[in-house]
Amino acid sequence: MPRIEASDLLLVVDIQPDFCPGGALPVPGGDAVIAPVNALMDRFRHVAATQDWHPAGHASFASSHRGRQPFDVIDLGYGPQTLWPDHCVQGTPGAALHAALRQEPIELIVRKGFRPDVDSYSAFVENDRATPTGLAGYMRERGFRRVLCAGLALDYCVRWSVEDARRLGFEALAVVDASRAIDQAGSLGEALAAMRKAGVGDRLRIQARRLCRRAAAQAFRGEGAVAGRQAGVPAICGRRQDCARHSRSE
Ligand code: VGL
Ligand code: ZN
Repeated sequence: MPRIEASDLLLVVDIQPDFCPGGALPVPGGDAVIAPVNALMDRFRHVAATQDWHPAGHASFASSHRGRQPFDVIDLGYGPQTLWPDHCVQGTPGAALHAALRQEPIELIVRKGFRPDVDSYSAFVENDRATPTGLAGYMRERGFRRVLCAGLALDYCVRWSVEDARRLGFEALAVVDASRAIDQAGSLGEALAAMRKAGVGDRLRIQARRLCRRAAAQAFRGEGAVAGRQAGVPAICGRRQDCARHSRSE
């Protein structure tokens, strides 16, 4: 398992009610990522998050295109774009960061997909593959060398983010144990292969049970514990090991 460094950024991707069971574009088991991500936050000095944030009538919504259904693929001028059910509409409850997600460690929230005509899966570059979100500049200015991405969905926003991170010169890791996939039309298998090819490498797993015991205890006391237990996420036990925050305070 890779050692967590002070120059690492944990990027929490799109943990929003619309991507959880009962939401507009539910990722199977999506809420199961909340407890492990809450626990992971304690292992990092620095945490950022993304928030999918579309205006009503967004070009990625099937409802914006006559005769189209969710999961159809059309050409939006910048290339193929999968169409989705209306989701994460700015200001709606489904677009909020999930209430069970710990908010206080998050230093930056990157909103994406707010241009009416362009979708953005990646936290770094929009789907036109040209418009930057600003996250690469933020990481460079703050001296972050590696980004570890966890959240939703593994085969779209997590995948595109880690691939772009590598392309832009950062180390990148997808925390697959703290992510879940939409997995339609083989997208999960394709994503895992593409991430490996992009040099995200074979270090894809951070095992939840290796998490620092005190961090885990804190996370499991919060609301995240409820989501975690409901989803059958095992209680995190494990050794107390190189947890950045706890080793500093002890
Ligand atoms: C996402 C589809 C549409 C994601 C966002 O967060 O992976 N997927 N918008
Ligand atoms: Zn979206």
